[in-house]
Amino acid sequence: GRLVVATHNAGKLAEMRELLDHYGVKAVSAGELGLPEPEETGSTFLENSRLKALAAAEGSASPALADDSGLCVDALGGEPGIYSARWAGPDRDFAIGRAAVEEALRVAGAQAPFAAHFICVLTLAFPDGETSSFEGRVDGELVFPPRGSLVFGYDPIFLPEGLSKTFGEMTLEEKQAIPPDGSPALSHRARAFQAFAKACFGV
Ligand code: ITT
Repeated sequence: GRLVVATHNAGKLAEMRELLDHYGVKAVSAGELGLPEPEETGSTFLENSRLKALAAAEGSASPALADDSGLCVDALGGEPGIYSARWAGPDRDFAIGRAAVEEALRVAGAQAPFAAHFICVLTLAFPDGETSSFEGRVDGELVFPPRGSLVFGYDPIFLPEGLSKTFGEMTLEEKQAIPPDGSPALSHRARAFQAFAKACFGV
């Protein structure tokens, strides 16, 4: 059978395809199937992830995998968090999102280092309504001005703990790598995929 990837975000889709490829799974996206984008009415990453996965599983009559993710900044009380996409404005212009984070830090009077983390909650849903969810997290700090060519979203301002390159300075392969020895991957998304693969494929 096929797996539907319940996202309309091109950057996320590229990363999810790369990760699913690693486990030999071929995917078709909700956008490609013409499925509507459900409104994200939840108040947590888990709620929004479940809502998107269930909508795609019901709409396609196939298993569906959704990703709800975001950037949480300590000095901003965890914002933008589940609103990370919305901070980029209606056109999802992430230069606007990154500038909004920098401005909010200035208004809050925050001083560097700006501790932050990314969260990714994956949900696998079936047309009968069954779901399983998996979380991944990566800690780091924010850097201004942004560094690197854009992979997507907040990548150019996020420096993962212990490394000297921002996510924006890494290739998609570097950011999403799954270590062959089973040690934790780098990105929040790759870490959530490790938990998903362990539960669903036993690897
Ligand atoms: P779908 O709901 O269609 O999947 P979306 O962009 O609306 O797409 P989210 O609601 O989960 O998805 O928002 C996640 C936002 O968090 C995303 O738009 C980015 O701005 C940010 N984000 C998540 N993971 C990221 C990553 O690995 N690198 C950079 N930014 C990321």
